Amino acid sequence: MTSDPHRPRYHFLPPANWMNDPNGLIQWGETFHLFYQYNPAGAYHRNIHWGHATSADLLYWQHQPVALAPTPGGPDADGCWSGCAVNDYGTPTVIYTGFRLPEVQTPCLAVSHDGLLTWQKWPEPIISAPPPDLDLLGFRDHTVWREDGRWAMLIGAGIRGQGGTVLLYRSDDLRRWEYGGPLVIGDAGQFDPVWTGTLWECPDFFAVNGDHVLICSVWDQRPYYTIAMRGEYRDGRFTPSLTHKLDYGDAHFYAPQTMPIRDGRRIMFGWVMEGRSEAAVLAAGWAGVMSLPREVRLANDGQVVALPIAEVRQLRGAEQQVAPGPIMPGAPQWMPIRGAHLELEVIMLPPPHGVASVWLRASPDGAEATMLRYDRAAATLTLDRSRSSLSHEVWRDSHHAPLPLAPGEPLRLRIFLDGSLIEVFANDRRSITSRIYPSRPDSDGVAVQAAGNPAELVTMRAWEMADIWA
Ligand code: DQQ
Repeated sequence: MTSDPHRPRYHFLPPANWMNDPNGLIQWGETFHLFYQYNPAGAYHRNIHWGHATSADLLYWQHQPVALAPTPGGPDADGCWSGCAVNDYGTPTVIYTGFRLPEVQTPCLAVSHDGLLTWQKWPEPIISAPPPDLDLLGFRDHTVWREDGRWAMLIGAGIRGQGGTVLLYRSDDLRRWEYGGPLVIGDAGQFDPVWTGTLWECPDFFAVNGDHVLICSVWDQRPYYTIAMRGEYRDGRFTPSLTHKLDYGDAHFYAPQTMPIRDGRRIMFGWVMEGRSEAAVLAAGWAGVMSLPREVRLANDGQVVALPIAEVRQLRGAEQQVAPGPIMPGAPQWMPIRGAHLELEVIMLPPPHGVASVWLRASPDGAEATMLRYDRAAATLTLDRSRSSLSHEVWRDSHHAPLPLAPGEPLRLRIFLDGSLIEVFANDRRSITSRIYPSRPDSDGVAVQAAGNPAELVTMRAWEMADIWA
């Protein structure tokens, strides 16, 4: 496995096989627990179990035995789908979606009495059926919190002909639940300009700076992206005033989940799905990566943003620096930096009229390169994957993040490269997470380029990042 150049080194993933959503994130004592959707039989989505890993610092992980497996004949006979973990007065408790073919989804519960290693399932589903008066598409994925001395829960769904929704339930004991109606229902007009699909998966709901934030993954025949809605929560109803993509890498940052930790931060992991053909994934023998641990914040423009936690700096090895200077329009200017597992910090002044680009994972002849491009007139940051790989098995579409810069404000980028994974954070208010699969061993160069007018490179620093599994 370690010789696979596409395999990340400083992001979490299981030793092999299929992984998708993060589940059951919880800090228990001194330990962080990350569960995840996992198929132990291969790199494809079927027969989903809950994999499990633990960490003392959210950076380095220990693999643990599988936590949940489907029970033949049970409500989860064909899969233990996504859910969350809570501390039920000292008892670790998970609430997850039991899945049965062809399409039955039932809320289930399990508890652990040995420090979150093995789990005993509650014999019955905790909700026997979805609300009968709604024509629902999906009834799955759970987030649970305490509110007014009771438990509250959201379940993701869609209402046919209307749009995505999350259904609110309340309980005193986590086992008997009362239905409290939809928290909010998506509708294209209200949520304009973000298309919110037909079904919302993996809801998460919490307060930030006095406002409430609802995070959902938008599904419509296939996963689209994750949205964040910011607004007011009152009397069991949520009224969003701002809706936007949480990460502009679209489907590559999907089904994120958060956990509040004791120092007051809210930590998020998202599933970074593959961007290559099923045949290529099966041949690799592994699929899916977790994002870096991120901290959820409100950005200075009001959007919800999740930025790498400060501890990620501990993964930095030796530093390389580049002298600042002008970037004249024309051919790319190569930087004395190489690597496939790097963090890069780039600060540049893009031309007022024109475009500035950073070339990443570039081959010396430029045949392979991923271009991160800022266009000030369009106020857009683009991650251009059209030449990321010479392979025909990979996705090539570009990602676009709206990013207006104030007059004189430089473009400040933090870029994480890790094998086939790229995470870009811009000006502490946008992120683009994606996958690239350069095919050539010499596609590890970095260059800058200006078009139209000169740009200025203010800072470029790079660090080789630690191998968390070494
Ligand atoms: N993945 C799970 C579902 C969820 C979807 C199944 C989101 O519970 O809706 O693996 O990626």
